[in-house]
Amino acid sequence: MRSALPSIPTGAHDCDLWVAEVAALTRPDRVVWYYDTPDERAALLAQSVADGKLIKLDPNRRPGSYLARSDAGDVARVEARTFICSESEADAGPTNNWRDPQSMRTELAARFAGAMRGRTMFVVPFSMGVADSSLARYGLQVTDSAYAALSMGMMTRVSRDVRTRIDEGAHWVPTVHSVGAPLADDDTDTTWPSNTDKYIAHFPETREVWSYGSGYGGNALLAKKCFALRIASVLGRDEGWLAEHMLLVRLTSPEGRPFHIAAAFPSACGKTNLSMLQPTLPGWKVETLGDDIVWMRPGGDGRMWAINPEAGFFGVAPGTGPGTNPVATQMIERDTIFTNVALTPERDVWWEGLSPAPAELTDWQGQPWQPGAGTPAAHPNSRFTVSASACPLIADEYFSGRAVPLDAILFGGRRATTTPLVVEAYNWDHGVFMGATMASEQTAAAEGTVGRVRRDPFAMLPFCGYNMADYWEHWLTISEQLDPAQAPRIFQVNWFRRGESGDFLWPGFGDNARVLAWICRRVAGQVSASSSPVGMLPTLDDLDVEGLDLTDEARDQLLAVNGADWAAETSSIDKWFNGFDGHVPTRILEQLEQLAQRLTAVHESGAKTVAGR
Ligand code: SAT
Ligand code: MN
Repeated sequence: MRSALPSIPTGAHDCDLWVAEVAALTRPDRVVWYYDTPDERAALLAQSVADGKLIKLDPNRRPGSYLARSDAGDVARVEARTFICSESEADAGPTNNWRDPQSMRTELAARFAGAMRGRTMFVVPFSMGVADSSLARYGLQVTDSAYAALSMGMMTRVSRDVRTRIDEGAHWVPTVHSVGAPLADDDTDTTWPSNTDKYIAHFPETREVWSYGSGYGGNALLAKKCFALRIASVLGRDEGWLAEHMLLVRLTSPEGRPFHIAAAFPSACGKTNLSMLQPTLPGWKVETLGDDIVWMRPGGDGRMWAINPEAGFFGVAPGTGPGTNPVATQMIERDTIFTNVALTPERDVWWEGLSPAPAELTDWQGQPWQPGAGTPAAHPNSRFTVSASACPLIADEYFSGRAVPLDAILFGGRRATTTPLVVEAYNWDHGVFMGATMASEQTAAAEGTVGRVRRDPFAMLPFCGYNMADYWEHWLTISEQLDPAQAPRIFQVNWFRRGESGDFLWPGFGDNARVLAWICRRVAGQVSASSSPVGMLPTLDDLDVEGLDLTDEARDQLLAVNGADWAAETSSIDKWFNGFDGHVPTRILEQLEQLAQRLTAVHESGAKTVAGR
């Protein structure tokens, strides 16, 4: 039996040999290549139901759909157990957990040795992006979880063709996943095997991912955050492109002009809703390109070109309903795997925000539940997994793989105070500064205190595979390949500002189209904006709020730049930058200085707040 992690030479290497080495280390009962053909999928779903891992929902109510219930200790990404194992600690930077690659390999080898005993090892060849597109990348995920293999079949493009391409020498990223729960001969399996000991380990130099102990979401679907963000961000740094935690959407104006917008928001801040929004403004049309990850690269024409490398949606269920996201609600009516939502007596699913609570339910842990129970019936990070082809608004590019030219990039967070509804950056550097200093209240998508405000630069805090400050430098450098007149314009948005009563000031959801419309009009040069210390604000007449129940006071508060809040903000940013050991680019430090100067100038003029008038 092997006792070391198979080492991966960079460049082309034989995948069969590597698979055999992983099997020699992890000792599964059998090794099965999984291509996600309709027959293979049907068989694996049926097997998972027979094994008690999936509950089949009523085919008349939710055709082709299943419910998985995770272990109560395995419900979200585990940031404290996510490691960047670069040769040099400085390359991981202060926002990542760094481990020396050699000692991590030794530690992991002990965990993975025999970890798949009694289980099937699935080998899943996948492509990120349509396999023929110039931005596509290939990978293999080895996993001992049927749920992970089935989910990968929806979230990525899994096929035998990818294996052929790999066999013919295409570059691929190896990823290994074990739930860390080997079975002895007389053991009966649990519904959701996992291990309290967890590792989500990335090796940027050798472009590998090794994940142990969790079966949930980004911990287990290694193509998603592990490959498409952490490893891909390193590939992008080395090859001149960007891997981003962004949604991608096309808005077409009433005049028929298309605008492509990418938007970064932290996990569980409404990216899925925004990517499928139903504009409340007449004449505007939305098409969905992606809800979580964007790969983008400057083209020879000075524009930034983007794809969504994923093939499906792993969306937060609670809060998704006919009122908030009618498109997603329709999309998940069939052929969906739900995780940790509640089950109705009719074998359909339910979660908070879908509809009024039924009189009785089985909660996400399999316990009887009634309205007023005091605990949510669905876990706050419960999810749906569905192919993007099921989305009624999916754009043609999902099938063709063509990249789209970006017109605007948005940075958003969830902030009760400080950040206005929408602000345009003065220039690229200012926009990068906005991205670098984003902050957001923490959500249930990761372990930690929900509601605590933390800086989440570019919404990439948990997902950047190298030093965050070097990543900002990369953003600055990339702009040299863009034509300033054609580069995407950068905006900061905040749908979550609250008034003095504590209520949200902005209705959000479909009405966010009003803000997007203003952004498109700015890109088209059709509206002006007024300068403020923090950037360019809409003039009140240009932001279409017709038909909204919005007082003038609320509108002022939405766009207000409060001097005291921003004084606190700049000093907090300054402190935070100091934690990066001199890696923060000078051009970003200059942006902080300029912001402080603009704030002082306004303060000296005697204004406490400025609004975009
Ligand atoms: O679990 S995932 O990382 O895939 C979901 C998220 O946090 O965005
Ligand atoms: Mn995400």
